[in-house]
Amino acid sequence: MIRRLLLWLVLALAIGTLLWGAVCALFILTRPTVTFTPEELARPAADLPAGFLWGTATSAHQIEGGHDNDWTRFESVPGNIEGGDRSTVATDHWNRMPEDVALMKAIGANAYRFSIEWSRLEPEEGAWNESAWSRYQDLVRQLRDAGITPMVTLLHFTLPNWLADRGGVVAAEFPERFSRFAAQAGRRLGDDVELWCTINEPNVQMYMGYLAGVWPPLETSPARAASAWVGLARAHAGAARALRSVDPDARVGIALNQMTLQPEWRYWLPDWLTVRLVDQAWNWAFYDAIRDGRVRLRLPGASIDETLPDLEGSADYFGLNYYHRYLLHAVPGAPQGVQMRPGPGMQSELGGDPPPGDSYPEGLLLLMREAQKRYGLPIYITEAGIADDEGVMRGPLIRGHVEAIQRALSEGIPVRGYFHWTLMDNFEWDKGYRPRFGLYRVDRETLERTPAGGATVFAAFSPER
Ligand code: GCO
Repeated sequence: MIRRLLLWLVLALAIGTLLWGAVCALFILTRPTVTFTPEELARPAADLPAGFLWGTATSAHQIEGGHDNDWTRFESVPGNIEGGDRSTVATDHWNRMPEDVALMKAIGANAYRFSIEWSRLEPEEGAWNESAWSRYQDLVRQLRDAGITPMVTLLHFTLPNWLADRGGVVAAEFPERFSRFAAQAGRRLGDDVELWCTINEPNVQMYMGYLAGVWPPLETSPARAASAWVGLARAHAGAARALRSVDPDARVGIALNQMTLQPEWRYWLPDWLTVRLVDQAWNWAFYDAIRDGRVRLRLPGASIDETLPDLEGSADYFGLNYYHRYLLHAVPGAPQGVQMRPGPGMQSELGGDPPPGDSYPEGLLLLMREAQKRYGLPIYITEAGIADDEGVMRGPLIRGHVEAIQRALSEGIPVRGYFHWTLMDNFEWDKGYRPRFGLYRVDRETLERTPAGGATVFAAFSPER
C-alpha cells in the first residue's frame, strides 16, 4: 500500500516537473532575447537610409525657463526636487533658440522633437498668448531653414495652473480643453509641422503622479490612476481628431515609455507571469487601446474596460521612448507584488530608489519587433539616452541603438527616425540638474554649451554627413 502510494507520488512529481518544464520552455521560446557581441558592435555600422530622421529630443519645461505651471508650483515646495533645484532658468532656451538650432546642425541632426508649453500659450483659460505662439512659429521656421524636420509634442507632463486646479488630467474637461489647444497648434504651426506627438509618456505621467505619488499631483490611488489613464486616452483621441481636421497632412502619434522586461529567475513561472502582466500593462495597453478603440487596463486595485470615441486608429505611427531593462521577480509583499532590479548592462546615473534599469540596446530591437507584430505602424524612436556625467557610455549606447535600428530595417520593420534624449543637459524633473543626459554639456553657472561625450559618435551616424 505504502509502496503504491510512493510510486504515485513519484509519478505525480515527474509529471509535474515535466509540465513545469514545458510551460517554462514555452515562455522562454516565445520571448527570445538578443545579444549584440562586442565584435559586432566594433565593426562600422552600415549607413542609415536617406530620409531617415536623425535628431535629438527635448521638452519645454526642461529647457526653456520662465514657466508658471503645476510643476513650478511643485518645485517651490522644499524637498520635492533633489538639491532644491528649480526650473526657473533651466537652460534659458527660450532666449537662445537660434544658438540651440545651430548646435543641432553642428552634430548633423536633421530632425528635432520638442514640446510647446501649454501654460505659456494659454496662461488663462481661452486666452491665447500671441507673442509666445510667434516665438514657436519662428523656431519651426529656423528649423526648416536649417534642414531640420520638427516633431512637436503638445503635452510633456506640465499643465497650466488653471487646469491643474480643476483636477488636471482627471478633470472631466481636460480632453476637450486639450483638443482645443491641439487645434490651435495645428492651425498656427501646421504649415511647417507634419509630425505631431500628442502626449509624452502617458504611462509615466499616470504612474508617477497617481500610483507612485512622487510627481504632481502626488496621489497614490489605483482608482485615480485608472481615471488619469482614461483621461489621457480621451485627450489623445480628441487631439488627434483636431489636428487631422485642421491640418490634413498631419501625422499623429503618442510617445510611450517602453521597458525591456525579463524574469529574474529564468525557470520560475511566477517571474514569467509577472513579466507578462507588467509588459502588457506598461508597454502595450495604450497602443492596444488605440488599435482597438477600447481602453483595457488592469491595475492592482482597479480595472478599466471602456470603448472611447475617436480612439480607434488615432495614431499614424508608433512612438517609442526607450531607456531601461529591468529584471522582475515576483515577491508577495513587495509593492505591487514585484521586485525590479537592473540587469548587468551599462548603469544610468539617473539614481533613485529602486535604481533605474540598465541600458540594453538589444531591447530596442525586441520592442520594435513586438510593435511591428501588433500594429504594423511606422516606428519613431521618440527618445533614447542615458544619464552619463563623464560622457563615456553615451557613444557605445548610440552605437548599440544604431545596430538595433539596422537589424530592424533589415527585417523589414519600418523604423523611420531616432531622437536622442537629449540635445543638452537639462532639468530632469524630481532629480533636478544632477543627471546629465545631454549631447552638449551645460555649465550651470554660465549656461555655456560644449559638446559632451557621445556627440562625435552621434554626428558620425548622421545621414547628412
Ligand atoms: C521621461 C521624459 C523625459 C526625461 C527623460 C530622461 O522619460 O521622463 O520623456 O522628460 O527627461 O526620459 O529621464
